[in-house]
Amino acid sequence: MIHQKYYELLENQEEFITKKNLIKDEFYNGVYNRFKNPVITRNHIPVHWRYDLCEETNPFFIERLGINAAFNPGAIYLDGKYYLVVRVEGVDRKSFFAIAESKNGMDNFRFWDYPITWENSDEDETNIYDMRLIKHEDGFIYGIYCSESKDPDVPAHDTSSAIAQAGLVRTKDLKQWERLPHIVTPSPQQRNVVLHPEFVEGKYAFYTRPQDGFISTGAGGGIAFGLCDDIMNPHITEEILMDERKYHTVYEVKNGQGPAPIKTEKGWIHIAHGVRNTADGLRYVLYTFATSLENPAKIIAKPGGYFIAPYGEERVGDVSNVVFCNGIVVNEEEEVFIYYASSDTRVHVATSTVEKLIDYTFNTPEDPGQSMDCVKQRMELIKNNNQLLAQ
Ligand code: M1P
Repeated sequence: MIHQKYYELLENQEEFITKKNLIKDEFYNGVYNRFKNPVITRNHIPVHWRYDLCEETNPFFIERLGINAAFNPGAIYLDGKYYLVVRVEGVDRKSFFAIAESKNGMDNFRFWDYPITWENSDEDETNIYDMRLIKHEDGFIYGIYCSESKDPDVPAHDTSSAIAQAGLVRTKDLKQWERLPHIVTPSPQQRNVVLHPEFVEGKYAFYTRPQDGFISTGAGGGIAFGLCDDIMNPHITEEILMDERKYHTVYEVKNGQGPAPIKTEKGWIHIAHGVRNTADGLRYVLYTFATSLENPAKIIAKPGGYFIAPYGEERVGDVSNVVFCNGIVVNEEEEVFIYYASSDTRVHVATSTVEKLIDYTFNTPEDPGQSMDCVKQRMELIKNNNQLLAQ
């Protein structure tokens, strides 16, 4: 017999999932809209993924396999639907991937019947997360994720040190996944590795983030670019630094490419995350930059400061003061859906258009680097506006 409580939870969940998501009116910046509700939370996870529904074996209807959070999704738009490959984190701290789909990209996201899995060819892999989904011109959809394992070269008392590598899978339908070897780079650790959607010089091209440690990038100076001949044996022999971290910016401590860049008539538009330190710990924000269509490793425009920062209730969660984005969708109307997670806890959407992102990325002034130059920049804006207002 199915426990009665199941039907009650199901009904509540149905009401929660089908709630229309509305634009947050109190927020305005001209570039994107924010929405009142997150698009995915742990409460979207199907009830039968968490509870044993059987009254005999679960008389108190106790949650057997709880979910802690649902965040950092990869995203793709296929046949008019919006798909998120969500990082679902159990209460045991281990993450796995599960697909949720929606017809409008803003609400009514529903998980598929089962989480996704593939052949486990790395027995040391302990945790998997943050998949980037890339529709490549070779015809496959690639997924690159962080594959984390325990560092084998530390003393026994160190039970925390870990190694991050770039795991690689591919699919044609999001259902059957083929596991490929991990991506090898000159760097001891890797996270935030992203495949460029087109061949460059006839090769597979990647954005990487060289790092010496698991948390600290050490000498790894920022977002890098590298090529590889054979996707079945993905070795990147050289990583060229293209977007450096820099003193007193929003990406002073570290940064990382978000999803694959968007191709526009003016250049590739990238969304990345930048990290700075504060007395209250690390703060993660998103920023944009554009690279040349001829050379996607060459930055041609870079607005100063952040594009999206934690706002209101987004500030608080398991890892507070964080926004992170590894999934965007551009639909046939050139509307852009930016899926970002807040504080490693839940997923939101911000909507914009390709036209607005181009305007923002190419026409927002760069960071001039020092307060006196920044104030000069602002004086210019005020002076011009005052002249206009006086007419
Ligand atoms: O906790 C914030 C983010 O930290 C890591 O990102 P990065 O490698 O740039 O520091 C990742 O673990 C990410 O999942 C997490 O959201």
